[in-house]
Amino acid sequence: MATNRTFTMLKPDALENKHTGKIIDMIIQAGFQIKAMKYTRLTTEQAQKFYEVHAERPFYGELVEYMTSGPIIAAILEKENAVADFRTLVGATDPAEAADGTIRKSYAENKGRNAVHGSDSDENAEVEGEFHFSANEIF
Ligand code: IDP
Ligand code: MG
Repeated sequence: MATNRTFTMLKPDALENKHTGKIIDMIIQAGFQIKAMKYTRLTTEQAQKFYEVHAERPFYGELVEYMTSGPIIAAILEKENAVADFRTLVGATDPAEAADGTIRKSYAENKGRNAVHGSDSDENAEVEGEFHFSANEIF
């Protein structure tokens, strides 16, 4: 599973700002196949666990609060070179630094409310995908 899959979340700001359809279309048009997808809302415990690698960072509390502030759309995506290609499509963490044509350049509000998550490694893609989906939800 690892090498050709990545995991994404459309974050609460993307849903609030009604950008979900446009973002999902960008993902599909870029050649990613949706293997699993759900509309859900993270609990505080889930958000803390998902972002536990950032627990010592000054923005951790703000990040957990934001990621639980509304529903999200979580998905597993498949494509050759999925992790790296999706990071390219997503763009830099801060939309002010994101390249033209990226999702964050087009739709992120700022460095915190930045529209989408994309896994940063094959290993994390697998862990994050399994965090949200069981085997019988992946097609
Ligand atoms: P990434 O999403 O581009 O991989 P990370 O450094 O892994 O960026 O940070 C995870 C998430 O934490 C970001 O997507 C963003 O929502 C939030 N975040 C990162 N840096 C800041 C910051 O300086 N202020 C507020 N939120 C931040
Ligand atoms: Mg990251």
